[in-house]
Amino acid sequence: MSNAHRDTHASTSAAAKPSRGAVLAAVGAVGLVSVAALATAAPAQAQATGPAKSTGSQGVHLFQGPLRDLQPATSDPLDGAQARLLFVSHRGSSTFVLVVSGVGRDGVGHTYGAHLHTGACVAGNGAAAGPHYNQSTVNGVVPPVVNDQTEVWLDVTVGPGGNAVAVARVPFVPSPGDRAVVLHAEHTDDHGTAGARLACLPVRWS
Ligand SMILES: [Cu+2]
Repeated sequence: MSNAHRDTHASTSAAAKPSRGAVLAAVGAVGLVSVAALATAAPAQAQATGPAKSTGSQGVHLFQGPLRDLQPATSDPLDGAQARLLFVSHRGSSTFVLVVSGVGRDGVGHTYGAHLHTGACVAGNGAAAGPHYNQSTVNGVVPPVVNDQTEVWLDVTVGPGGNAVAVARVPFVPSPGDRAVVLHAEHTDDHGTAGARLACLPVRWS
């Protein structure tokens, strides 16, 4: 587990803006299984309180649990899937690792857009998640700057085993709140659009 921790920090302390490939390579060295194990091995108090809770110390938060279905009237490969989000903040920057598991066969090979949204994760109510968390909006920039450095984009491509992992590093620390990581039907385009909201993971920190 300590290896995984080191690698996470290594990716945060590397170049100011490491390429997505470099970060994924770093995670690849740890391995998807180890990333999942890292989540599993988080401090007991984080798990004892159930999903959507965090360690609440040192800028390290872990959230995990079943995805909540935002489209209960229709079936999709994310139905019944689970997710974990590791959120580490340090000196004004944040690194996120999203692991999704248990995706149905029809989802294998597909890329789902995923983002941190400002609002809550409420089953059956995609609108409740609100817009993307956008740091330029927080800073009062009008119109907001939309990219993978002002928002937390965590698109995941599902592997043969129904698992997927994504890493994002951003030069800000999202403010506390009751928020959602929303998974969308399509990959994220240059405008930050990714189609219908299919499912979400509740995340909350203070
Ligand atoms: Cu989104």
